[in-house]
Amino acid sequence: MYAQSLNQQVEGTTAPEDAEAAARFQARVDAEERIEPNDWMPAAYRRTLVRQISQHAHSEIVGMLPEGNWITRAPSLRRKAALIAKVQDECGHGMYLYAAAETLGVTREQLVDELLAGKAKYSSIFNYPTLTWADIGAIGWLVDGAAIMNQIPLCRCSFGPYSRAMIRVCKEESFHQRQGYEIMLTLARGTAAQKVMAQDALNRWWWPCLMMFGPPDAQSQHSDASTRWKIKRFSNDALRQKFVDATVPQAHFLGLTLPDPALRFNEATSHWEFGEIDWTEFKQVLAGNGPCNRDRMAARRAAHTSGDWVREAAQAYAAKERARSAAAAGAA
Ligand code: FAQ
Repeated sequence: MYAQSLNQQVEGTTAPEDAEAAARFQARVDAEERIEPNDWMPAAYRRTLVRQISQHAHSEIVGMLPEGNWITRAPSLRRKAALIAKVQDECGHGMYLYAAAETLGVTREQLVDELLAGKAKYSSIFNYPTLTWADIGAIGWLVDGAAIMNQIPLCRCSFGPYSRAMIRVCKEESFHQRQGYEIMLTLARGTAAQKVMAQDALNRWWWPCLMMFGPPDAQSQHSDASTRWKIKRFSNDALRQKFVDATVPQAHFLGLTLPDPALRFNEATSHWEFGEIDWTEFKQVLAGNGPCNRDRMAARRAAHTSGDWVREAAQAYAAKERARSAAAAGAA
């Protein structure tokens, strides 16, 4: 099975484990030192990073699709330019993240093959459709907003290449979040029809955004190890709550209503309490049965196939360059 061979390769790059090395590693992590690619690390730490970083990279790339859908229909040149730049940024994030994963001893080809074979995940959120222009505002405001909430702590992740990639990613995501909010503000202060459109987008994106943070803590199988290794700094539920607390006042400022009758501010805890998340829907989306899973994977496969010639041309060029350098070295 492909997943096995990827894991075997990841294991194969790790020196045999011994308790002393593991203790030294944990002490470095506890002392907030960054772990670099050539440092000794437990096989499970390497495996978890390959899984998380590659899934994150796939999310950035698949995440270009819902917004790419609106580039040709953006309502003005200014909006079109900003949206093109944003989608291009997401592509760049995918590239930094694949490069960070590659430092762990896997190839990009293997990672992409895992995605195309349906073995690697990408974020559940990108399996929802963008039905109107307001969805572009809602994605920037809410999806990028949730992504930032999750990714700011990742700037302090124990693995050096991932933490450094996150610093630039977060700067760009915060610009995305503001452009999304500005679209929502324009619509919310526009005509009655535009306000309805903004409210409808919020209604459809709110709950899937809360799911982005992952399963409840009690069901999060990777959290304990990832927290011990300082990959995760906050639990899924803690980040979800931070997101709700930050976003509810923003929705109020827009004059929009969050689609949750149970939402209420708890004076004692100073947190916004929210209703039950539909975890059945989350599981269905992860199982490939969300509204757009099939379309997203079909688009990724088609893009990969149509890019074959580019990869072949780049490889042929690299081989010629190597041959030229070797010939020049021989002649010297
Ligand atoms: N969707 O044990 P945990 C973005 C899976 S980037 C799909 O809690 P963990 C930018 C999880 O993988 C958005 N699967 O896992 C943008 C695991 O399954 P596995 C992506 C999910 O890793 C904006 C299982 O459930 N961000 O939006 C999801 O400790 C706009 C059990 O879960 C990242 O990837 C989900 N939502 O915590 C782009 C951030 N949640 O792997 C374009 C980095 C959980 O065993 C436009 N990742 N699962 O098969 C993380 O921080 C973590 O991986 C979590 C999950 C928090 C996502």
